[in-house]
Amino acid sequence: ALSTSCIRHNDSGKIEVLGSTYTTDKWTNATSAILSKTGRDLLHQPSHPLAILKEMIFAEFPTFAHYDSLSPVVNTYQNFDSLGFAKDHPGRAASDTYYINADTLLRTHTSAHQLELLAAGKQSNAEILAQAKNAQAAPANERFLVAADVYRRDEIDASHYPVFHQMEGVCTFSRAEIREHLRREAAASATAATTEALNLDLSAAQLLDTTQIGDTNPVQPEHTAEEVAFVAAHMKRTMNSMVVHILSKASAAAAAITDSTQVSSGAATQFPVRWIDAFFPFTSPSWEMEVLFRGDWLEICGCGVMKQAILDDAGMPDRIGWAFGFGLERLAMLLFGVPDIRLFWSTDPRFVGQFSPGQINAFRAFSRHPPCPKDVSFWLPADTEFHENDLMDLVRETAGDLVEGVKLIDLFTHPKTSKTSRCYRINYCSMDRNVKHEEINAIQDKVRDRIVSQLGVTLR
Ligand code: FA5
Ligand code: MG
Repeated sequence: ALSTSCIRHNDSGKIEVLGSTYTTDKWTNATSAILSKTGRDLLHQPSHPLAILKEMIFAEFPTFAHYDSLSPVVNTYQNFDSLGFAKDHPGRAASDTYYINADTLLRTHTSAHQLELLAAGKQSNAEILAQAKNAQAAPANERFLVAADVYRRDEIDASHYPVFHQMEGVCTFSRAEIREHLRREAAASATAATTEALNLDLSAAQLLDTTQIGDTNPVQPEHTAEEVAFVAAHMKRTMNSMVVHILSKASAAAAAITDSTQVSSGAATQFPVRWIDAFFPFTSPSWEMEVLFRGDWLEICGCGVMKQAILDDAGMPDRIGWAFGFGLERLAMLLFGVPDIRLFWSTDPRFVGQFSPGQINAFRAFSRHPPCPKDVSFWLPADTEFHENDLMDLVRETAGDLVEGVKLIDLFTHPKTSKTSRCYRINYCSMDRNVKHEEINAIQDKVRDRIVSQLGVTLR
């Protein structure tokens, strides 16, 4: 379902991203506002909170290879096919993804690099292996982390932004290694040797915790229930201790959780964490991890037992693995107490000046300017397909980070003409400066003009 109203900001037939030139086609929908973010490189600004968090997570995984410089421009095979996305999977739609052209896109997740990194070791692909930091790590293709910027056409609010960062973790085991661990566990002999080697501390109860694995969240036919119980327990244990360890360094986060009532199972922790059944084309079983934050459960990552086909394709059919993908902004908001995801993109010295490399400190809010809401209503012709994300991009292209949120506030279908009308409230608000009403009005006029010219609708 290709949107008919894709934003075409570049009519020259060429697009430049990070120094490379690409030919555009009817799939091209990456806006210049988005493309300008590819060069910000926040993960390499040592005193940026996202870079500080990245380094902290890397330090939690000393035996994993670390990647943080892989280009955001990938092909559809990397982002989708290699992970088993069906040809008609909705995630591929131009309404959800920023395409450079039909074959090339801005990665929507760090999972896009799973197969190439697994396969890198097998083929001795020196170029990819050379990009790994952390030289003392075990074979770079068997356990690795990837931190990177990812791009999605998405709604606009305080916790969603069209560019964000993820940390992918992949950990594989040989089947023999798992068998050996299970044998020792069964014999109730000391688990110390194995657990030490794997750097974990698994209780028998955790190993046997196979709740949430079943018909709707199945074990793959290639795996035994015992193998999956081991891999899933190792994964949850690893993720839980990473999150607890990192969040416990934050006074801001500590304050935020004092009113929580629930206690996580597993590791003794004051950070309530829970696991929700999930679905991803590239893992089974799959979960999402949520953390209780200010009374609400906040989804911070997706994870699961890797689809065996990926390991087979990488030339390692004898290994079984788990994978996770954390949203770094979500964790950084907890860790530093940053209330709005837009702040991570601020160049205001009152934001960037608050942080230093290797240090966790609570963000001190600086004066925020009053929000300025503006409504716009329009009629959609009866036969027009409307994609909300086209509107989101159009507003962002026009207003930049002055837009805080866009919300549908009214929807009406005329009983006779069956024409639909929609009313959106655009909330303008600057993070860092005083904005005059005239400036907002001029932007709103431009937004209204573009809604007509680009979305083919009629203003009410
Ligand atoms: C994924 O992206 C999967 N690749 C994660 C994964 C990896 C699953 C490996 C299994 C194995 P999801 O779309 O749920 O899943 O995104 C993962 C995390 O990114 C979310 O939990 C959330 O923390 C963060 N996230 C998602 N969308 C946004 C957004 N628009 N803004 C900020 N953070 C986001
Ligand atoms: Mg999700």
